[in-house]
Amino acid sequence: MGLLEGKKGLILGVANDHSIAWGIAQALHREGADLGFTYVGEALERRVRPLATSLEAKLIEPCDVSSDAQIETLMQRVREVYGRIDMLVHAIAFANRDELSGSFLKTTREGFRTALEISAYSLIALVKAAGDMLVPGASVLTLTYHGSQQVTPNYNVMGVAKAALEASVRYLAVDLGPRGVRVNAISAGPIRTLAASGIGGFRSLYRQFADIAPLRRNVTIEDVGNAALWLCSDLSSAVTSEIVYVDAGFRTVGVGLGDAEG
Ligand code: 0WD
Repeated sequence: MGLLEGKKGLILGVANDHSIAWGIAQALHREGADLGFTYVGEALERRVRPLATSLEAKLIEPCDVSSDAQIETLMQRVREVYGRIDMLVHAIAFANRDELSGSFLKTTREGFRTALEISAYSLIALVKAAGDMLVPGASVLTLTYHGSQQVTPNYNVMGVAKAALEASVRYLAVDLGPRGVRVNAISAGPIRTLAASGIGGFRSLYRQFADIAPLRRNVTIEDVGNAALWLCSDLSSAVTSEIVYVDAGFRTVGVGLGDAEG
């Protein structure tokens, strides 16, 4: 019997089959989870619907997280179809492309608001709207990046948004803990996705990563999916408010190891 047999999950952030959320969905489905999916706009619906259908999804609904009304409608549908949520996976981020390259000083008031609203506040809004559907034992999971802790060239306002997201994980974990609901994040190494392609210099960051990371390789959506499986299952039943790194050890290295090998 699968680790997640009988459990209901909601996954936000599948854009295509390269998405981290898709790697997570496949891992959770493999262990028997019953998963619902969301998409933003018709273009993405065309990509998400066949993927979700291939995992026998009973719920495939639109949800732009900048809209409280859409979040509310989504949760009403989840109530009708599933009645409960054992796993809520938030794999959503957005910032204006021109603010993801060059100087951080270019950040505008509007760009800052957008990045923090879509990438960080949305987690709070979703948890709030899910309400008592998040049953005791449920797990909330979001995705972050180490640019929240240390400066990564071009990551800019998204680094600030991820810092806010990680702090939100801790505050939500304290609010939801007494109800037996856990809240964690995975901090993933760079992965080639649609969102990543919007970050200036991503290709060279991606290439250098494998030279520096202790495991001497990049991270895949399967790696993240398997870690997510642990965080969504009862195997991690006493783990909450954590930022779990799935980064082949990259964070631990101060200088490129190659620098010391000569
Ligand atoms: O290297 C990477 N790819 C890493 C990504 C390293 C570490 C963390 N992450 C994070 C991202 O910041 C994000 O939080 O993982 C999460 C998932 O991102 P992804 O898998 O890299 O990217 P992608 O496949 O593009 O999915 C992100 C999706 C959007 O796709 P696009 O590319 O269309 O923006 O987030 C969704 C959308 O599906 N999204 C929204 N969903 C609801 N409402 C919204 C919105 N307003 N905006 C974006």
